[in-house]
Amino acid sequence: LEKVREAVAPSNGVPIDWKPKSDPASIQADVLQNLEFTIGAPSSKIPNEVDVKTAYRGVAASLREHLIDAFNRTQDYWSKEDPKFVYYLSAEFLMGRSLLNTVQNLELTGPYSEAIKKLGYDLETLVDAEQNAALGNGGLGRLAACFIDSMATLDLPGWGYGIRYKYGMFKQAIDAKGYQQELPDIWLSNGNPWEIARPEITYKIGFYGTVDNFKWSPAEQVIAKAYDNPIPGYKTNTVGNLRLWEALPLNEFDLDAFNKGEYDKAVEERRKAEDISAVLYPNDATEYGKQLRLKQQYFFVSASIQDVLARFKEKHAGNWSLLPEKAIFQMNDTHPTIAVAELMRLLIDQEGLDWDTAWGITIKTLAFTNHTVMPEALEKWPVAVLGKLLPRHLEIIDKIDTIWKDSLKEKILAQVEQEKNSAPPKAEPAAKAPAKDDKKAAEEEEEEEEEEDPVEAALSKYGIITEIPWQKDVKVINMAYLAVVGSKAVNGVAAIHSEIIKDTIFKDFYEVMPEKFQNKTNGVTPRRWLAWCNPALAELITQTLGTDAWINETTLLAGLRQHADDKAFQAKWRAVKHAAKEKLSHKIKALMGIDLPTDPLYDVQIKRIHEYKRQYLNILSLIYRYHQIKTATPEEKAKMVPRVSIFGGKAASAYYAAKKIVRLINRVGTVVNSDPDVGDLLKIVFVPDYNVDLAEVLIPGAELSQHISTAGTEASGTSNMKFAMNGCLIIGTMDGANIEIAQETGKENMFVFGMDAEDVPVWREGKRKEWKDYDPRFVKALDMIKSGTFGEVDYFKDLVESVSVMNDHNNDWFLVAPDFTDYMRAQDEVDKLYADQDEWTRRSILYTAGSGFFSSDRTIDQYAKEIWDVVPCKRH
Ligand code: CBF
Repeated sequence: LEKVREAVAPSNGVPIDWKPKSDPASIQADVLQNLEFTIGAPSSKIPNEVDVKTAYRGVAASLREHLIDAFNRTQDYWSKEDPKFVYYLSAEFLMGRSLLNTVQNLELTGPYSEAIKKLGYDLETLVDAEQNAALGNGGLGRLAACFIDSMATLDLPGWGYGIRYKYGMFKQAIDAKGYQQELPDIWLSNGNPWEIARPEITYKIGFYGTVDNFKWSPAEQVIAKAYDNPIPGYKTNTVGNLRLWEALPLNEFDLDAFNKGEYDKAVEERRKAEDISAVLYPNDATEYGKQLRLKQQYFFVSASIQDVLARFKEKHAGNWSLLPEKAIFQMNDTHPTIAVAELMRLLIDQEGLDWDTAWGITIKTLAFTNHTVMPEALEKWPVAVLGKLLPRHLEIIDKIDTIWKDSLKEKILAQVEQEKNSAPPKAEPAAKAPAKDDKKAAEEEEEEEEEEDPVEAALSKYGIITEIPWQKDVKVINMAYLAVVGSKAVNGVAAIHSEIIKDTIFKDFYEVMPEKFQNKTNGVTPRRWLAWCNPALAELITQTLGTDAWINETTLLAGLRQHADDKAFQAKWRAVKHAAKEKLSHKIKALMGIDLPTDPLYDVQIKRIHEYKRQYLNILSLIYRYHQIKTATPEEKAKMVPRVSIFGGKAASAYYAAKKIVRLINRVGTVVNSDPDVGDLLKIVFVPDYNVDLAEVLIPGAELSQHISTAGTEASGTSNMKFAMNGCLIIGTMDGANIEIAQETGKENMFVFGMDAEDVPVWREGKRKEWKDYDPRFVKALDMIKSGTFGEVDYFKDLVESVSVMNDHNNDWFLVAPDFTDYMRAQDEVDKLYADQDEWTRRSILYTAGSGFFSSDRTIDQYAKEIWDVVPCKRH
């Protein structure tokens, strides 16, 4: 690039320093030019006759110039300075829309709004014309998106790496009977103006085949093609990068086959390759689905590592020991953990390093984040599946496993010896055993001989390759264990979660290498999740604090505390919150045609639908509330606190219990909302297709939000942080980051209920069996479902039984029944407090004031200092 610049520079040698202009008139001209020459809109229709989607594309194309300009300068600068980079490997990046975020982060909102007005549109309308980039499923993917925003804002040299899925997270529709329907998310149908295709950056990725004397000959190969997505920081000229890979065939088209009339065969290779980057989380119920997921993981991990190594080689050819000083890969959960074996393979097989040198580099260059203790998300690949798809990697993993266990042998031997010595001596048999026939005696002897070696038995719990207890002889690779062994650091995502993983899933590993384990409490970007999505509240905060510096330094929000008791300030705060409720109610009207009153308490639970998140608990309490309304006298009704309960979230397509919960919520909503006895006292709404842009309206408009997972199950949660930032009170368990939010905002300001994480296992193991204290209100709610108040009695039967009949099959694992009474107590407190609007508002202010800690800037700063060793590199 430098050379090109020199070549085209004026003769005095000054490099060309073209920059897109930022005044409204130039922007307007630029948008018009882009509409015609980039998008191809006929000049006769510009500006007033272009449709909204075209107008959006013209504006985005113009903004893209600003982005690319700053992006190229940043990347050039970084390339010249050669700092250490972090590479965030993630199967998910839940980016949402980009227009508003880009225009705001680049601080161009004013001139763009003005220019857009002249086109006959307003910025908000164009923002709404953008498709959501839903390349993620939930918290983990959205966290990755917040993290790359923070990296850029903090000027940290860092890139995200993932997959450019053609179809993102499925779109959810709710049919007339309340069922969830899944539809493909065709998010690229209107193009993607934010990405830069890089046909010149490609890598080959192999699959299957054989290994002969450590040499892998893949039987199948695909091409990974790069797409860069510039990520603008805020109040800085740094623009980072999210590089996503698309899978393409090595041979595009079989003309021979086509000419023979074998049309399917002609495109078979292309279709097979394209499958890899087609869908986020293909259903893995089938063998093909399982292989496809592993293929996806290996595909993006291999392309990303090859890419990083290629750049490294250009600068530091041969000096591999320098790699850990120039690069660190953060593995976002188990999806990218094949990176351990891939980095080893590339260093050994491709670069010719010996095992020990390669391993020394690998464990300094990788780090691992665990995001859950849910067994279904802790991937274990059957050896047979991984060995077939990646035979060389299986060899490498096997060797890592053997060396790892060998390294523990001495320690374990000493432990076993110590246990032996401290154990009481075995008592001699009291009397001589009666004589046995020879055959039996021989058999018994043999059995004794076969008794497992205690050292081997103790070592087996550290095995990366293990047998699954319920399916002897089926060997699996525990990817989380592989990551723990192959990483320099392992972290959980909230204080309690980081402790839980040390006590449970990684207990044995923690005991032998405690120094690896850390905590990094999650955070969310205050730009998207407060400043840009709630501009009126942001403006009030800025006025009150006298500065907008809080947008990057969120600890300044604490300054709001001193205003929390000020009645005039409370009134302003309330007015802003009320306007956000109105906006939310309009949105729901537009989406669902439902009229929502704006005086009631707005209560929101939005997250993936899962039994552990307990949407079920919420809806059961609402069923009881419905019963109360139905049986109340007019005087009692007059005292009730009206409520609008809003749910949103997707159930995984094969998760039947979750789908039943979705349907139950919808059925209850239909009955309650159409019951004239209820009126405005209760409305229950399930907003279909919950996603990032809906969250941006739901969170500002919420007054109460529910984070009610069974204690010990939600690793952190991040929507709780977004709600807190927006002054929304929380009802929640002492789980995940709720605990830290309670510390920061005052536990007395949160509606805390339910068992603690220590009580839950005790209940599960013991008390559950004799527990009978069903709350009569709980029984009533279940009876209403059973008796058909919401229809579909048979369909809901097992859902009812799952929390009301204790047997081996139904055991209310997530403690819906035993936590119900305390939940209802907390809900009563909510109602009481809502009647006191001054106190409610005071607390609302305190939530925002206490939310500064939950900025992803803080989280990323900790990762950078405590794990990555990456320092800011800002061009001036
Ligand atoms: O750490 C980010 C989030 O990740 C999850 O969504 C996940 O997918 N494992 C967890 O469930 C959340 O608790 C966590 O906040």
